[in-house]
Amino acid sequence: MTTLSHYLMTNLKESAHQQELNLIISDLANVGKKIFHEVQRSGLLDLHGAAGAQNVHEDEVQKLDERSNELVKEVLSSNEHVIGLASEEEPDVVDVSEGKESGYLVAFDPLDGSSNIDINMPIGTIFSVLPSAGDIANDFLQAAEKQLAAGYILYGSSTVLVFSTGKGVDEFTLDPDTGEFVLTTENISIPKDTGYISYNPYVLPKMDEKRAEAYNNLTQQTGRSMRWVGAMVADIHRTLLKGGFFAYPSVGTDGNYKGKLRMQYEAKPLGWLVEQAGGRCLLDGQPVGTLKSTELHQKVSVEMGDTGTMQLFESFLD
Ligand code: FBP
Repeated sequence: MTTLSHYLMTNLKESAHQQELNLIISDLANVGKKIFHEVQRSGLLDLHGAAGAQNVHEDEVQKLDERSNELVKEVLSSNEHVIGLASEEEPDVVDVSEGKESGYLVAFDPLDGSSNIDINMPIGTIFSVLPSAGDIANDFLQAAEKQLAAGYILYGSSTVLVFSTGKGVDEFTLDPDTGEFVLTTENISIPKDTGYISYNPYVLPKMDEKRAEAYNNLTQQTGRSMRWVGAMVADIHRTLLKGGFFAYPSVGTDGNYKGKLRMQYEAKPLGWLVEQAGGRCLLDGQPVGTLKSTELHQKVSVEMGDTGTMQLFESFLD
């Protein structure tokens, strides 16, 4: 059984960022364990329900969102290599560079799938690690291919850590007895032309007609069943392991359409991860790799999955 710490020591050897990434990913794993404990006890610790505040997206912040955000900030701000943080729950970049030399940035969604918290459904923490030359706010807007690491911790029937450092995607499962993350699936490769179709049907009447037709065709033509967990991290985990299509399109009225999911700490890290596992991802209809961001809390439309299903979907757009 390969533990995460052993894996990081051996697998990052060639990386120019070995030591720094090793410490940052270890810290993310440790904060994942802390959040896992809070999630497990959330009903006992009065951590269900709203915290009574709204975030920059005007979402009702949940108590566990707030608690998880505090835990991630606490652990990463004391990491000697992390100089800047960006979070779904923070209106601005959090500068933690004081007294630090080297520069790495971490963008994160402390708890994705907030509407699932009180009903004991899967939720997760998403992260993206970027290099920085010191221009923190601007460096968060780098394209997906500049990420040094990205992944998530999924709090489901078991707790798993899934990430990439640019050489494929690996999955670790938290052993509740030892408290260690142990390597359980190496080099995940998305199965092609199979799997579920995953989008929330309520968006169809609110999106561009031609694109809605392509979504409908995909469901009808493949005859595949649909799944929508309501937590992107869980829907993407299933897509990585089983193949399929995940989407949250731009919605709106009178030709004025906007995405819901956030570029820096949802779409960019998970889109890159899907491509690292052999899949394909379009953000605002463009390939994820080179798409540069314009603002910290930018929202984009998201369509990703195995290359076969994506090819079929894109053929319906022609
Ligand atoms: P947060 O929970 O982090 O705000 O994330 C947004 C999200 O919950 C995604 O995880 C999920 O895919 C989507 O919104 C669900 O949206 P909807 O409630 O419109 O189906």
